[in-house]
Amino acid sequence: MTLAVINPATEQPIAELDEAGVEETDAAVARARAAFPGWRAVSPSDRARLLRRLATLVEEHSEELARIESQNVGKPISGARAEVGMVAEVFHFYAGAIDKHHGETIPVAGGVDLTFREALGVVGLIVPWNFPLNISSWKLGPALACGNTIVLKPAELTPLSALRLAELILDAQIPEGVVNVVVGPGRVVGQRLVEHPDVAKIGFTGSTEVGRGVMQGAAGTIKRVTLELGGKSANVVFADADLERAAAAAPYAVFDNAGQDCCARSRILVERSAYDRFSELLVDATRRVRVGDPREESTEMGPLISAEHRTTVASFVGGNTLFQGETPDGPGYWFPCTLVEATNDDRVAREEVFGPVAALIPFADEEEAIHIANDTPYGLSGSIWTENGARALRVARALETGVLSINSNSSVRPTTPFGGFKQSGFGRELGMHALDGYSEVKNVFVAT
Ligand code: TXE
Repeated sequence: MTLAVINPATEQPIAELDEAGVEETDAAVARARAAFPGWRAVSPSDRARLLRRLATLVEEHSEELARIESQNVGKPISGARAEVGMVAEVFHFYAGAIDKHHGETIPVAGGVDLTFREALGVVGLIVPWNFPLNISSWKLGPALACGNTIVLKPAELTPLSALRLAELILDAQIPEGVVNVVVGPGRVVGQRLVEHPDVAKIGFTGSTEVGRGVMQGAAGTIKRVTLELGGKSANVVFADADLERAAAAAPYAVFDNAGQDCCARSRILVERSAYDRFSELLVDATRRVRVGDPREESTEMGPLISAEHRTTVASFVGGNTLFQGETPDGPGYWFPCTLVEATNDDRVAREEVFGPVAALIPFADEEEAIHIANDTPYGLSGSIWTENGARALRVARALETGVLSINSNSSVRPTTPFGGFKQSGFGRELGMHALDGYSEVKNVFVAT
C-alpha cells in the first residue's frame, strides 16, 4: 500500500510513501529492542553530547524543516520557523537535563537506601498532525535522555518532517535502531505499538476518543501511558482587564494553526459589563488576521489539514455568527476566522472544534466565570485577564486545568510542564517533569 501526502494549501500531492503494517511495526520494535542495551549504557555526558549535536543539526537545517512542515501541514512559514526553533531548544534542554535527573538517598534504619531512575526500554510515540515535529520532540527529548529506544509513529497526513528528523538523528551519530520511524495507519501501526508486549510505554497525543482506546489497549500489558488529548480551554476576560490588550491577543489564541491546537482558547468568557466593548475590539482584531498562502512571510493563518476536517469544522457554525472573515479563492482547505455568540451548553462550546471558530460567552461575576470555565470534560489550558493580582491567582487556583496563563495566552515552553486535567489526559510533557514519564524509580536498600 502507498500513502499520498497532500499539501493542504494546494490540494496537490507532495510525496508518495510506502505504508507500513504490523510486520514493519514489529520489525521496528525488534530494532529498538536490540539497540536498547547499548543506548542505555552510553555515559550520561556522551548521551548529552549526542542530543546537543542533534539540537545543533536541527538549527542548521531549520529553514528546510520549516518548509517541510509548512508544506505538509499548511501552516504559515513564520509559525513553522518558530516551531522548529522550539524543537532545537527542546533537544538542548534535555541534553542538559540528563545529569540533573537524580535519585535520592532516604534515611532508614540499619543501612542506606538509594533510588535510581531506570530507563523503561522501548517506548512507542504516537503523534498527531497539528504540530508534527514539535510534539515529536517533546516526547523524543525526555525519552532519549532517560536512555530509552523509540518507535515513532507520525500521523498519516503529516509524516514528512519526522522522516527528515530520523535522518538528522543518524547524522548526529545517535546509533542506528535507537529511533525508528514507522509511517502507517493509526489503527494498524498505532494499535500494534499499544498492544506489543515489547513496548514498555506509549506517549500519545491525539483525540480523547483514540486516547481512551490507547488506555484500554495498554491495559493488556500494563503499559505506562502518557496521554495528551483534546481541550476546550477558556479565555476568561474580567471587566477590570486591559481590554485592548486582551482583545488584540485573543484571536491568535484560537486562530493560530487555524485553530488546530489542543491549547486553543476556543471559549472566550467575558464579564457582562465589558461584553459589548470587548466584542467590538475582538471583531476588529479578528478582521486583521491575515489568512492566505502559507509561504508568504506575512501570513498568519493557513488552511485546515483536510477536506474531511473542514466539513467537521463547518458543522459547528450556523446561527449566532458575530463575525466571519475572508479566505483565499481557489484550491486549499480554507475556513474563515469565525466568532459565534453562544452559551456554554451549545455544541460549539462543549466539543473540541479544532478549527478557527471561537465561542463568546458572557458571565456575571467571578463565581460564574469559574463555574463556566470548569463546566467541560476537558482541562488542558486557559487564560485569565484581569488587573487584580489577587483575583488572578484566586481564579487560577480554582480552574481545573493543567496549563494557565495570566494576562497572556502563551503556555508552552521547553522548560515548564505541560499536560491536562480531566479528559485532556494525564502525565506531563516538557520541563523536568517529562523525565518522570520516561523512567521508572528503583529503590535499593543496602544493609550496613
Ligand atoms: O486524531 P487521532 P485525528 C483532536 C481534534 C481533531 C480530532 C481528530 O479534535 O479534530 O482529534 O484528529 C493515531 N491506536 N485532536 O483524527 O485519530 C493517528 O494515526 C493507536 C487533538 O488526527 O487521535 C495519529 O498518529 N493510534 C489533538 C494519532 O493517533 C491511533 C491532536 C492522533 O490521531 C489509533 C490531534 C489507534 N487505534 C487531534 N487511531 C491534540 N491534543 O492536540 C489513530 N491513531
